[in-house]
Amino acid sequence: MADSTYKFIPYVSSGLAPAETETRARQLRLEWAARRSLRMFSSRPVPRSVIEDLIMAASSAPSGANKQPWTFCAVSNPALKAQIREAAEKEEYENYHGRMPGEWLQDLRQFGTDWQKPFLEIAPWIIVLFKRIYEKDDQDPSKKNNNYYVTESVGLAAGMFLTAIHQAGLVSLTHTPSPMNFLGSVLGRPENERPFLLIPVGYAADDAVVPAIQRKSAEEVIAWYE
Ligand code: IYR
Repeated sequence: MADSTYKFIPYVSSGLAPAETETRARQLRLEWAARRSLRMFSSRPVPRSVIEDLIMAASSAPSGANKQPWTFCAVSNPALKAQIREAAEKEEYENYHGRMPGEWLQDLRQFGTDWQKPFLEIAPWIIVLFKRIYEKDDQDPSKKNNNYYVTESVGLAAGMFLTAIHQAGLVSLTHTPSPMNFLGSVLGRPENERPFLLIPVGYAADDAVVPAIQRKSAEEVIAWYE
């Protein structure tokens, strides 16, 4: 039984007619199928207000016990972007020259990636998404209050962020420079935060290309139990 100490409010339904839901679902399937990860960005600026709107759209994601255990660091400062690029490329150089096994390098060949990450400076924004593994207690700073299902929660927010970026006509890359501990120190993040994803956001370069790869079919990804 719900505890009467806590308030519940009516849910406001979309009120969409079933036919409209069918149309919208088909439309989303087509629109989202056009989303691609981009590595070739334009330096064309994107207003800060757009980034704030997209982050707040993503921050409506569900999370364990509604803890919203994420911080989106929105970086447009050129000196910081250069620092992040330099640190990421240092790690990636090692990855591509010995740390990644041959099979992994082979799997990546179709994407044309290498250790160089110029997009980290070219894209107008890089969003560094941190997961917050606990919260410091307001009354007792030595006490750590747990967050729950942190990875799942931040993953959901990240997915919604990528979708919002696409819906708004921009492009992104889901980037995981590895290891990425350097992001916490470059951005001066607190002890309770761990880097989760680095997401450059902007417009595609005019001559941008993407790998000719296929998505799985409905038959491959859905198991129906009707
Ligand atoms: N982190 C490296 C390697 C890399 C790994 C995977 I799995 C990718 O899907 C793409 C790249 C890099 O960013 O190049």
